[in-house]
Amino acid sequence: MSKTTLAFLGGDPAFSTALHVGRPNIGDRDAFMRRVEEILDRRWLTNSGPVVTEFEEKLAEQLQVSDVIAVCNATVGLELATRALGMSGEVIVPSFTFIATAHALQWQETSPVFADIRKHDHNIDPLAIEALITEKTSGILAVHCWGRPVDIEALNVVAKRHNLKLLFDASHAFACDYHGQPVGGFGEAEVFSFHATKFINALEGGCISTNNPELAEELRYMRNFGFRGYDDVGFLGVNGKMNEISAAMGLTNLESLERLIAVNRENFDSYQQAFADFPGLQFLPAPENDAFNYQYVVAEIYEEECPLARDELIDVLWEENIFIRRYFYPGCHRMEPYRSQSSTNDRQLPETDAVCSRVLVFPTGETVNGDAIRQVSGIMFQAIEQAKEVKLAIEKRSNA
Ligand code: T4K
Repeated sequence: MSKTTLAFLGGDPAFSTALHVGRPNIGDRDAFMRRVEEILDRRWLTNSGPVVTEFEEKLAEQLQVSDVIAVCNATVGLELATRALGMSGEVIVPSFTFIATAHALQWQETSPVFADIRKHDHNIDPLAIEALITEKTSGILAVHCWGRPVDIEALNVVAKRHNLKLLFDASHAFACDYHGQPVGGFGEAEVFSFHATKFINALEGGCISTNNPELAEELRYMRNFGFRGYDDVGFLGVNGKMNEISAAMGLTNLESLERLIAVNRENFDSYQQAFADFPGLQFLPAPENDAFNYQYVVAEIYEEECPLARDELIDVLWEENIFIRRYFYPGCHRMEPYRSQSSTNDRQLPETDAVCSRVLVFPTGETVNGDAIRQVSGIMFQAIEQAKEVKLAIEKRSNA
């Protein structure tokens, strides 16, 4: 196994010093350890324990919703929510998302129908949706990509006009607002991820937020095998429960929310400064007037203006143990099982394809600071200078 692969998998001593997209924020370790001790003393480890209940209450406060259902991860959260909402047949989703969004549907034999995205924010294009609606369409599953909310108003109009369920994959959008309102209370429900790599992590975890108490009650039963009480299974369910240690990590990170936003914001600004003159590189701007978590630092490389291709820049940085990523390449519609499906393989998604070929995601969070960011930019500037010299030398030789 190569040094790079080992470091990427965390099996190399250099891993702890490498820069990674997705390195977890850990918050106040002492507070976390205290919670873990209490959990062990109590010997109540899972099945709606007190720490999960407290986490749910704090989440509901933060998201300003009536109900939050903590789950073991966002993928299961999406499966539960789509099932509880009766989404079936076809559901319209963006292809530019983590594969879990599409898989959560397909796993239940509901077909994801891929819509194109908007160039400026990488979110599903409301104008692309109506052309994809058929008599089989039961809903829209939109993703607040990189934490930037989708055009919720426009989606509400389309959903209402066609009597479709509207669900949001808010995995990236914890602590982000839409027109002054926290993401979490829109549509029928929203699903967040608390995976290790997310802004607020619970090791693994997620939650469903809603303002519909009846839906919430059904979801609580569904996440616990359908049990409504001892010996009383009301309907089909799964094991989607969050455990107490995960909730302890989630609560601890939630207490550091403001500090984590400040760290991310500072890193975001340092990236803009360090790359201000980098040819062909454009950062996706932060929303202007709304709260934002700055968790993803996303740039696009326009190859016609840059001496190196996007993937060449990635290779250069990986060689230096700097693991930038090209999420969500090549798009769900170009991955199995969707690529081979006749309904998908002739779908034209030009903006999705273009964005997939340009995106670069840079490391941020607690483990990154201004010095590290300047180191990243220094390596990239040096790489393009070398590429320019090589190009010049080739041109000179062919002109001689
Ligand atoms: N919907 C959307 C829009 C999503 O983005 C996601 C997840 C979901 C739904 C599903 O949510 P969950 O069911 O996971 O709750 C990572 C995450 O695994 C995934 O949760 C996340 N999206 C996606 C965007 O990123 P990979 O395939 O990139 O994971 P991996 O193992 O390559 O790790 C990413 C980076 O993080 C690496 O550079 C290493 C670093 N890392 C990772 C872990 C787990 C660490 O430094 N420490 C760690 O503990 O998917």
